[in-house]
Amino acid sequence: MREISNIVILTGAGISAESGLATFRGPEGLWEGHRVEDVATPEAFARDPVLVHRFYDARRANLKTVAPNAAHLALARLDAEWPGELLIVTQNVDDLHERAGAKRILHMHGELRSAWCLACDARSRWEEDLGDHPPCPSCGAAGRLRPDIVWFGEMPYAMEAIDAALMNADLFVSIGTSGAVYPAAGFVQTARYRGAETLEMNLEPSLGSFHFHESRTGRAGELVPQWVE
Ligand code: BJW
Repeated sequence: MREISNIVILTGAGISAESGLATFRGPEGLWEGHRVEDVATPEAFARDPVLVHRFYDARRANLKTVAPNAAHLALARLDAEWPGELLIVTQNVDDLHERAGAKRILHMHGELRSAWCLACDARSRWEEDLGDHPPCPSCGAAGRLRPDIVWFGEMPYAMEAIDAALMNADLFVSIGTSGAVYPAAGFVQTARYRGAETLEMNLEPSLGSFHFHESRTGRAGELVPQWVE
């Protein structure tokens, strides 16, 4: 087997489930009866911005009530101690990896605690509810702030850096993601094509499970610390 120096780790909603954050496609994957596909789109925001703001306000408030779990902590430990290259690419918009202490991390689907002004293009911190028509802290324009979240049909963030890391990966690890959403669902194929070993850890086999050399099923809070040790 090739020596492992460069690691890319993809995480999804399943890694935060044991912290108490709902996943998207599980039995509780609905918000007030809405599918994520109905609120996480630019069209939904154009049609009903108040509904979309309420969705993200509720999730931002909920974020304050949860804490990183054993899986986040184990990855942060690995990040601190791994001498080679390592990149955690998270699809999650929560900040639990950072609160666990991870440093080498990219949020490909944006962040709950970031706002993006459609008037001046500035990003700013979004900690508290700002109301239905929040003003931009940079330019003051009212009603032009949107959650800094990558919605369906939009280009995920940091794709160049992610592609470069995948091209050089010796090991690709996917944790807690259903494999339903692209381009993240295709990362395993890119990494494997370039010669990386591939490992999945998920509660159940994901949709792309057959692409991985190895698939471990169980709770991330148990599997990830075992793997990192
Ligand atoms: C546990 C556990 C425990 C539970 N331990 N595990 C056909 C082919 C290819 C692409 C497309 C296509 N048709 C449409 C598209 C594009 C579209 C897409 O993929 N749609 C699919 C539905 C088919 N993708 C896009 O639009 C993306 N942009 C794009 O493609 O741009 C074009 C482009 C890109 C790059 C190159 C060139 C062109 C953007 C996608 C944006 C996704 N946004 C969301 C919502 C916003 C964030 C938010 O509000 O929070 O991001 S959707 C939602 O799904 C969220 C998540 O990040 C994402 C992935 O979900 P995740 O993390 O996998 O969660 P779940 O719930 O699905 O799975 C959790 C798993 O955990 C389960 O398997 C459980 O079993 C497991 N689990 N407890 C371990 N304790």
